[in-house]
Amino acid sequence: TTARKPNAIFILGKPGSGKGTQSCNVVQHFKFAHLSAGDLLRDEMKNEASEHRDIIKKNIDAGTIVPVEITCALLKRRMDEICSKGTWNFLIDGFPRNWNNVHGWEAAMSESVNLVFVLYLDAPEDVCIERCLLRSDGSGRTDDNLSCLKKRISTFTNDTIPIVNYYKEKGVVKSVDASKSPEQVFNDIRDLLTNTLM
Ligand code: UP5
Ligand code: MG
Repeated sequence: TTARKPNAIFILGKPGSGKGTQSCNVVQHFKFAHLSAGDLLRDEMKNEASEHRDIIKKNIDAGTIVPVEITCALLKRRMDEICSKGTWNFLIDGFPRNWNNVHGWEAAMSESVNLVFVLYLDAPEDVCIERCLLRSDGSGRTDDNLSCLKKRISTFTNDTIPIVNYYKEKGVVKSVDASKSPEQVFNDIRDLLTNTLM
């Protein structure tokens, strides 16, 4: 039997652009599963049995990007679990973030997963930093402090913008203005998804 291909939407944007917030909105309205690469890495970091804990922690605290072998394996494991329960549409939040991620994904996954489009959440840096600092109180995230945020933003500018441009050149990026209210941003995303999927 030929395996059915899952569909994936990558969701990219600066730290605090609303990737997690909007992914949660999407899964409430569409038959999608949300895979946050960052959440998967944070869970793995807390797993005492994992051999990858140290390298994940080192990268998250430095605002740099974990080697793709680790991230891709975590994504694939979750995708397989979710597919086996009958959901074939995925929002992949916060991945791929650099060339290592793109090359690793293309080598391991792109043949077996259909990339629908890349959703880019566009918001200015000051807005994004402000949101993360507001969140930092209850987030339990070790990287929600100003010095880490500056590193995360600079990694985004240096490493992730070229990836967004790569997908733009392929004509698969759909951007939304993510500086608006969460409700307004979701309205735009809902229209995009409705027009693309229906
Ligand atoms: N908020 C959201 N939308 C709002 C709006 N429209 N108006 C006002 N407020 C809004 O939102 C952040 C905060 O803003 C929340 O309080 C929210 O209520 C509010 P959120 O939806 O969480 O934004 P998000 O874009 O998800 O921000 P996040 O901080 O999660 O982004 P990052 O990209 O920094 O974090 P991520 O978890 O993806 O990655 C963390 C680290 O993991 C990376 O730095 C890296 O070290 C590592 N990583 C990898 O190495 N590889 C990967 O593939 C992925 C991650
Ligand atoms: Mg997030």
